[in-house]
Amino acid sequence: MTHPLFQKFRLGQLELANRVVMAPLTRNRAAPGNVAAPLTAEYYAQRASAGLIVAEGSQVSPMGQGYLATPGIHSPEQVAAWKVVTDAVHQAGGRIFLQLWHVGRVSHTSLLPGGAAPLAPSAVTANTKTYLGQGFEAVSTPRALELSEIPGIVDDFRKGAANARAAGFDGVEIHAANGYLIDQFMKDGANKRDDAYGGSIDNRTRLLAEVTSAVCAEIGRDRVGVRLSPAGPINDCADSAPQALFELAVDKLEAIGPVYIHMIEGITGQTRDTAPAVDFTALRKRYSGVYMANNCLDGATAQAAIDAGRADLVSFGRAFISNPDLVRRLETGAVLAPLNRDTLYGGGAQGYTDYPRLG
Ligand code: 8OZ
Repeated sequence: MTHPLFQKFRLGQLELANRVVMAPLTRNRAAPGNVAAPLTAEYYAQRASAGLIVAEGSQVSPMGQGYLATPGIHSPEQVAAWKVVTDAVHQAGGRIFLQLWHVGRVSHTSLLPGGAAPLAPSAVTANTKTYLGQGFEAVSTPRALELSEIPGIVDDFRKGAANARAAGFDGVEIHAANGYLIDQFMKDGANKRDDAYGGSIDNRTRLLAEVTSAVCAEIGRDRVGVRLSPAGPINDCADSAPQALFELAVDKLEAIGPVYIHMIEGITGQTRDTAPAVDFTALRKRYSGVYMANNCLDGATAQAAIDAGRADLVSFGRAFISNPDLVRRLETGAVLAPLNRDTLYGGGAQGYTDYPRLG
């Protein structure tokens, strides 16, 4: 019997071929104008046997960019370039969402219009680095968003969702994880505001709720996912009491009703253990929609999560870079090809479209 991980799954109106999802992965290979490169269509089409691809984080505005050569979803040229990608994936029988991204304070003046300071809930510099082409460098000191500017941020996400649909994406995933803008608003290590968006956990989850509501209203909640990383502290973004914060965040999402939540269980890319502990089972129980589990999983642990009802979908990041046919390899128990870290960020075909399939 084929394990349910490799069987069809209904996500809103979409039928996925299996429950194995390609997680969003920053690769810094966008062409000038921050448009998806021609190779990007080939890269994702090679991975179209995933039940769903969540394409890499793409800035919803010029101020939302934090790394060199990441693609955007705010200009007509970007929409046209992404259309080539979504056509290639659909042609190959795949499904593809786009991750909508605003980096907030995780950016550098050299990347922003007119050398502007990055935007953040509060003027607190993150102790983290960004990719500027010659390796990683410290991020710049941000300025706090004015209260009057916040509706514009919500609208940037709304427009990004509309643009993503115009570009042929089957849906979008709101990036509310990994220490970027929405996560910065949620966690008290980064949010020192004393207005309606700071202080209480209700206030700190307000931007998450407003963005999710706006995006769901724009393209339909069946086509919207939200990614969360309760445990932090990636990009220097941590909370002093994450369990209560994320129970409220999940409750608000439950009320709004995006089709899935994508949970980074543990510390992104590092470990599934966390301190302070976050009870992911408790978070999962509060959500009646589709729950996508992520972080340091393999074929065996993914199947166990499905069997135990701890996940409906399972996403893989790094394994999908070096194994374009990851679904088949997991299903047959084949050995996984190792990742070459030197070719993760920037460059061309090497380490991007040249990882072979089996046989
Ligand atoms: C690694 C390098 C650059 C960006 C994330 C978008 O952590 C990222 C990212 C990861 O979500």
